[in-house]
Amino acid sequence: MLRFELEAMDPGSKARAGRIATDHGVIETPIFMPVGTVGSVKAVHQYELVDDVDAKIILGNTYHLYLRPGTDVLKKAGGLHRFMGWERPILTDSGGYQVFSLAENRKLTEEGARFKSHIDGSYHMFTPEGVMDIQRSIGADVVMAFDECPPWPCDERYVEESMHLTHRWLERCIRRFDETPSLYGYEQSLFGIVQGGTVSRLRKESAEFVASKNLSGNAIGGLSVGEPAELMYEMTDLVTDILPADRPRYLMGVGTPENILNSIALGVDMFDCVMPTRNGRNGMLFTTEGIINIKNRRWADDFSPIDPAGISRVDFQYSKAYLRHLFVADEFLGRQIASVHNLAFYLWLVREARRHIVQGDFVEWKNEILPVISRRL
Ligand code: PRF
Repeated sequence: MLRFELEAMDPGSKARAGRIATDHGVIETPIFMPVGTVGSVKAVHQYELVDDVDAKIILGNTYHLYLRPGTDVLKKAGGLHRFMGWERPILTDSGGYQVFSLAENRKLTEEGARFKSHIDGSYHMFTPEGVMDIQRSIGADVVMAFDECPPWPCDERYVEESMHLTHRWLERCIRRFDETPSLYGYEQSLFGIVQGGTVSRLRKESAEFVASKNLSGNAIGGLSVGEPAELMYEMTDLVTDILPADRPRYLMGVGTPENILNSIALGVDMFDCVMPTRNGRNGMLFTTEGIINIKNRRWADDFSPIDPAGISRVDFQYSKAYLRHLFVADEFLGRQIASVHNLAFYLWLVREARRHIVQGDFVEWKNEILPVISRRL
C-alpha cells in the first residue's frame, strides 16, 4: 500500500502539501498527472516527460489498454512500465468513465457493463472483478475502482440508484483486489471513487461510504461533466470535509488551471486532464502571462520566448513566431512543442501551489496569479 504523509496545511484554506510514496518513486502533492491514455502522452516522448516536464506520475486508461494492445501483450511485456519505458509511477483509470463516454451500445446491469468497442465494433463485458484483473495485468501503481459516472443534468432517482450500484461495485473491487497478487514484484494500491452527482445528500452519503472502506486513497468522480463550476466546487468542498485527511484525494478529469487552484484550496491533492495536451495540439498555450492562441496573426513576428518565465527547455529555445509558423505550416513539431510547454506549465503551477502552501501564503498567491494566467492575450 502506498504511504501518504502530510507535510503542511495552508492556514487560509483547506489546501495541503503532502508526499505519496510508491515503489516507483515519491510524488509530492498537490500533483497534476499528464494523461497517457494508450500508454503514450500524445505527442510527448517519455524522456521529455522526465527532462522537460518533470512529470512525477502519468495516467493510463484500462478501457483503451484492454482493447489495444490487450492484456496478453502487457503481461508478456512485464507490465505497462516496461512496455512503454516509463520508470516513474502510473495510475490507471478503471474504464468506468470511458465505457460511458466512448463505447457504443452500452448495457448496464448489476453484473457490470457490456459495450461495443469504438475500435472494431467487437463486444466486451467489464465487471468490477474483470477490471481489477486487467489493472493487475497493466501493473499501475494506483488502480481505480469500477464506477458509473452519470451525466449532467440527470434525474435525481437515477443518480441515487447509480451511486448505490457504484458502491456495490466498490465492494466487489475491494474483494477481488485483496484476493489477487500484484504480478510484477511491486505493490499496487486501490482508490475508491465518490459519486452522487450534484445532489448534496447523495455526495455526503457516497463520501461516507467510500471513506468507511479505509482505502489508500479516494477519488471524487462525476464532476466536471458539464455542471457549472460553482456546483463542482460546492460538491468538492462537501466531500473533502468527509474523506479522511490522511489519505490522498483525487479529483478526476479536472481541469483548467483555475479549476485546479480552486480545488487545491478545497483540499484536493491529485488531478488529471487532457486539456494541456489536447488544447496544446490545437494551438492553445497556457503561459505565466495568460492564454495564447498561437495561430493568431499577432504572433507572426513576435520573437519573444514562448513563455518568458522559462518553465521548460522549449520555452527559451523557441519563439512565439517560430511556434506560430509551425502551426500555420501544420508541422508535427508545433504540436509536440505546445504539448510539452503546456504540461510543463501545469506541473509548474502545482509545484508553485505546493511551495506557497508550505510557505503559508497560498490564498494570497492564488488570488494574485489567477487573473494573470486566466486572461486571454
Ligand atoms: N469516473 C472515472 N473516471 C473519471 C471520472 C469518473 O467519474 C471523471 C469525471 N470527471 C473523469 N474521469 N472512473
